[in-house]
Amino acid sequence: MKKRIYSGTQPTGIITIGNYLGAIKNWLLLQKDNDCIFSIVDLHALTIKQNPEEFKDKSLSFLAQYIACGLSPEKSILYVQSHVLEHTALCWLLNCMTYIGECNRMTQFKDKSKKHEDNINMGLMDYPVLMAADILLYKTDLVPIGIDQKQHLELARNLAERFNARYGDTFTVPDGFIPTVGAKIKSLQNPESKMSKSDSNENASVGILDTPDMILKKFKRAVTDSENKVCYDENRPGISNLINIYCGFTGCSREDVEKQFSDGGYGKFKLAVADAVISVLEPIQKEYAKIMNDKKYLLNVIKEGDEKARNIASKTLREVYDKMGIV
Ligand code: ATP
Ligand code: LTN
Repeated sequence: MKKRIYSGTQPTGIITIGNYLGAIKNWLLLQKDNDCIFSIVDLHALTIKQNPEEFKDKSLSFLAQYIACGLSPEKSILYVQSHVLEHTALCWLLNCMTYIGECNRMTQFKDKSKKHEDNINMGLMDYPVLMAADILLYKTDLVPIGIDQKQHLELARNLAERFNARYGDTFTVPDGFIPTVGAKIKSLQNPESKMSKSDSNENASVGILDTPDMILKKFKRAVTDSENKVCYDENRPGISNLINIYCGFTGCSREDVEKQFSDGGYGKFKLAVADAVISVLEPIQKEYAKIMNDKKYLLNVIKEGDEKARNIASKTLREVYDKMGIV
């Protein structure tokens, strides 16, 4: 039986190899045999200040990145969150049954509040409720995400159960789909913390559109310890992160990597990681350049995706209004 799959990324910066291994690789896998919807969640991105001139072009660039990675507008619905107004409508209804304590204890809210002290806005706290609305509108079975989003998914599950208990069976309770390797790729400069698209240190993350030279340079500079032994160990986060990246891009197991690189130091291994990443990203970059030249095609994909998404979302919202007694 086909399952309904839903996921999205925020159109900020460029998709990183963290996003790729944590989420998009699984989107590609699930796309083969399921009913998939992938969104560009621009409303979520606005919880952080964005420059309108730059933001304007982000959604098209993200759509091109999705397609270049292998997501297909023929197989899946690819669309922009803000174009389907049902998301914000359902978000409001869910807000009225979400407790403040459920949102202000979220790890991401706390982290982002610390990072953007001058802009701790309501949207930042409400972020997981909007994400729940995204997921529940499409009666989603499975949500492929990195581990950082697990807590938010838990809220979506709770809200679905709460709504169903109060108003009768309406929403599907979604499950997460989190990879075993690559669920949390770490920053190359600070391997204690997550690699993030919006990191201001450009050596910390590798974008899928980085040139081979940049990729090589970033891996050569990646922070490791002084043991110089290619061996997976939670207490040595730098080298363990590089091993995870290598495994994610080659399909090798950690044991294979340790065996294969047992006689070389970090220098040789870093070059191998860069090579593995470059060889997967090169064809994606070629495809991206081609698609970005065809704006008409991209706009058409969005228009069709928006319509298909709106069709599903509007039915669910009508059902929700009905159950809640909204005339
Ligand atoms: P931002 O820096 O703008 O907050 P981000 O890099 O954290 O962005 P998101 O758009 O929030 O990326 O996430 C898109 C998807 O990628 C989500 O499923 C998320 O769990 C996953 N993801 C994000 N960062 C990582 C990472 N470092 N490792 C694995 N998966 C990740
Ligand atoms: N919060 C997610 C992006 C996101 C999402 C979703 C993911 C918004 N809505 C619905 C899966 C399902 C993030 O990656 N930061």
